[in-house]
Amino acid sequence: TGSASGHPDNAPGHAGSPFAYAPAPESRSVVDIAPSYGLFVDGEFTEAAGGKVFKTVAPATEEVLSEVAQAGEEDVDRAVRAARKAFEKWSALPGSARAKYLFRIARIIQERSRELAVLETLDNGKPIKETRDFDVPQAAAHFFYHAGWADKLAHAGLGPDPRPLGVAAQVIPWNFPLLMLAWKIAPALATGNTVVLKPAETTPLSALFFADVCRQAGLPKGVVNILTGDGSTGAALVSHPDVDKVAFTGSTEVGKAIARQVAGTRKKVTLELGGKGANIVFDDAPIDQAVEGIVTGIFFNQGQVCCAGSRLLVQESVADELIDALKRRLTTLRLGDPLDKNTDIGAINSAQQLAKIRELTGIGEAEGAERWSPECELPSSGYWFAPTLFTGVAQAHTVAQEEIFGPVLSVLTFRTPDEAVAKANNTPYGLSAGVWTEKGSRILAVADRLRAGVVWANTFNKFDPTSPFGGYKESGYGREGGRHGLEAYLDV
Ligand code: TAP
Repeated sequence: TGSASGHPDNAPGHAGSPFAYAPAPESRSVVDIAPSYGLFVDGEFTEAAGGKVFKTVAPATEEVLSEVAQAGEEDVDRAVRAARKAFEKWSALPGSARAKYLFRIARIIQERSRELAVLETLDNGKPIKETRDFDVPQAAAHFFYHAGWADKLAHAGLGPDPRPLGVAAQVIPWNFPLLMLAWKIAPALATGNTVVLKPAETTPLSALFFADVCRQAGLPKGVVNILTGDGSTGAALVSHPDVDKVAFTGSTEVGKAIARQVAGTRKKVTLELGGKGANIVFDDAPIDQAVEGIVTGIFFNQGQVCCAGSRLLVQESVADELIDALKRRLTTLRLGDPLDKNTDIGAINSAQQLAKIRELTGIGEAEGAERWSPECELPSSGYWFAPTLFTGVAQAHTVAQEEIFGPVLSVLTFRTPDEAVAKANNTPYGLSAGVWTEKGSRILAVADRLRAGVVWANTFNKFDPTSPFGGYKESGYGREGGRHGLEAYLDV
């Protein structure tokens, strides 16, 4: 795959990127990928009981990276039993002892960050500058942060004697494979629970790498178990009768199915589902800064982000100016080889996701919105989608209502703050929003009325382990991160 998009502005070394041009991309030789991987159960890698395997491919090239075991019901049962057995001793350890393991894991993630960044970029398709500067450091930060809590749980404001729940079944998506794992495993371990985690079918490799990190850290056997597989593995895991806690991140559809499945059982559930975030730009906002925030909001990770700013709500009086500036900026984005440090837009994670983006953008055009993309040459193999803008979007349009989960921005306009708030809230989701204005009072007034779990002001897609994250409405319930995130793993 070439690194340039074919646009003249995308010549190597163009000012759009803060990084120096390097013709040779990060080499695959940085990380060893075995031709096949087993499941990680009770501290050992083992074959699946049924002997089934599936392939994981690099979305940028369609190259097969490895063959991975497909866990079935018998494997789920074995992993849950291992986690149950480990729970007795793990939950009885003093918090300070658990903290040491978490610190150790955080340090190993830092030490092996190059391997992890390359592995994640290969398996997911996202640009190396994102895995290197965001996914991997954030994953380490989550383990450091939760290590700090492990011996202070009685002071978390959740009651004097919070108790772990037991065995946590955790099912995660493919958009941030390592980071979602960290969001799930770090708080579970800090609070004294044990874990069986299922990564997404298309991105199993960083979770298997993490299994090796656990061994390196000397984590007791059975405290973390990794079951690779597809949706049927996830379904078997969350419905296992000896699971105490279910933590799920993914589509609203599967989230609803899980909520139905566990209704009336002892299982405590947190769901982090889809979104259709509004980025609201008022006429007094600094336009250049807003353009950068809009680009980050929707093109970070190819827009495959639950809290993406996928709807731009711009005040009518500055709409033309902002859209022109945005289009100019989009022509400078580089799409191509995710291992190239200069790449801004990597590959879409799977053929299936690409088909979904194509279908929804096709509907957008058919419904009458105006479609625009910068001139952009797509690599001939792999799964690619050019950055896309829809203008003239009405609230009823599918591209204003449905989560596309791709590099596609729908632009709507508004006249008054009331109208902005009403439009921002007019989706079934409630995960994220952004407000761009010079007026502090307006930020506070608008943020207060937005039904969104996170509201960024004059920035977008900023994350920190100290800050709780989660949704309203069909974006799910429960919080991850911060003090509030501990509660999801404790009886208080
Ligand atoms: P999901 O199907 O929800 O996948 C999320 C995880 O759940 C994966 O590990 C998946 O396994 C597993 N899973 C699937 N069916 C399950 C079931 N019945 N019971 C338990 N676990 C199950 O999402 P997807 O298919 O990857 O993506 C579909 C859409 O979901 C996307 O287009 C996007 O709109 C949305 N999405 C949202 C998020 C976030 S962060 N909110 C993340 C990803 C996707 P396999 O994938 O291995 O089959």
